[in-house]
Amino acid sequence: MKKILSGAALLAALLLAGALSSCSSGSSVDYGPLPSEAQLRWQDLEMYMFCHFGPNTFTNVEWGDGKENPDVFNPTDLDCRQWARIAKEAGMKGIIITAKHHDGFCLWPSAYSTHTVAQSSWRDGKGDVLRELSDACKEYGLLFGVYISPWDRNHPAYGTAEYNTVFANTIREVHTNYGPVFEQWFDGAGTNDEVQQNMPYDWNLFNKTVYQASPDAIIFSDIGPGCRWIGNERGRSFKANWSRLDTDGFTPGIGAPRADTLTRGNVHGAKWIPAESDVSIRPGWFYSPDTDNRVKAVSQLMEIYFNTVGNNANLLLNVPPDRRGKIHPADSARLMQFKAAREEYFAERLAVGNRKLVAKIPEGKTVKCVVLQEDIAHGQKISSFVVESLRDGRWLELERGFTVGHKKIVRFENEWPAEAVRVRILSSYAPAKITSMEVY
Ligand code: FUL
Repeated sequence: MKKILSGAALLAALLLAGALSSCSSGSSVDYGPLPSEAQLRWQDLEMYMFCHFGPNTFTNVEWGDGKENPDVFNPTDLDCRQWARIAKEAGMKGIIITAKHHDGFCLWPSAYSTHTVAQSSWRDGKGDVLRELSDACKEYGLLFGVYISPWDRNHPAYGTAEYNTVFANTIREVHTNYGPVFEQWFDGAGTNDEVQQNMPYDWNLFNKTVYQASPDAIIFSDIGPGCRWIGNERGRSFKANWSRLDTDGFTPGIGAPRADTLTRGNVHGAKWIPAESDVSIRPGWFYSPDTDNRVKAVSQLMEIYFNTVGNNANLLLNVPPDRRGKIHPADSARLMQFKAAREEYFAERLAVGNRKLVAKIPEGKTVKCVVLQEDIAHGQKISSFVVESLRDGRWLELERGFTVGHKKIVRFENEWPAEAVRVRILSSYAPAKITSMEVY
């Protein structure tokens, strides 16, 4: 007869086998494409804020046509330090601003456009939002990033090869005058617009220009090269999320891979291009008084957090400043509630796993979640795992999962009593290592 060890004896044996120290299971062999140092640092940021701000803030439209009078841009009380203070308090690591959206309007006095703050009567044409925001980010210890839309509905050269030079100059101007820039955001904005569809974008030139000015910047586009779009703007992810992508034959925008490919990544993809999820706290990307009562609920934000940061993606949460040029109280209150909800959820860390990925749970406690991190510096390897709990001498399955990557938050259906929790890697493409296992 097979001897069943008592719960206590079994646990003691397991803990002894795993000894002290942090998690592992497996060695650190390199496998597949690896993240750069900059990509590793970027992945640790996990969450930063998006600010859509520009003429659309004042006109109730999402895509300005580039023909708007520059005077519509008229914040009555611009306060970028308020944005930065709120972002910091909300736990964000940086701010990415729409320096130029599709209407072509530049929030700084660009030498390469005639549709800018300098042409507006705001502050007698002397205002400069990028200056104020980049300074405020420095003051508050936040990273500064820029969205510069390749699609430009104002510039007369748009649609011709000549525009590529204009756009490269624009990028260089922003990066050299307001950097360091931690992330350069190139939106996809695929439409049926004929001029846009025929625009011969020189993506190599754009990326080269970014890297010349900001060698460590992460370039976002549908297909990277720094990080990729997750394929939707709702904070959704797929149970497997690979930080690898095949980009041969694809371009950002109209020539991008299918959205569901971007959501999953390519398991054997040739390049390391992790996912970023952009989501707005309001129904639209830009501020509108019509959406003051439609700021996402904390429960929605928490679901988004678990599905993005908790599933190997960074979260870029859009909080659009209002017509004063400040973050609206409805949004800032929600950000603080969201932060409090995260702190509450993770308030009590019950245990950390040992080298055998076993964690002893203090007596009388129930478990609700496990947070895992993979040693991605050596590649992403884990393709399935199981989380089990020990009760009365038996291991019971709590949840199964697929990829881990930078971070995987595994929530259980219920809070379960447990003497111990363990994780078993069921399949991986190479010997894998879990660097952190926390039980809540
Ligand atoms: C898209 C744009 O078309 C939207 O207006 C928004 O800026 C979103 C984040 O990116 O491509």
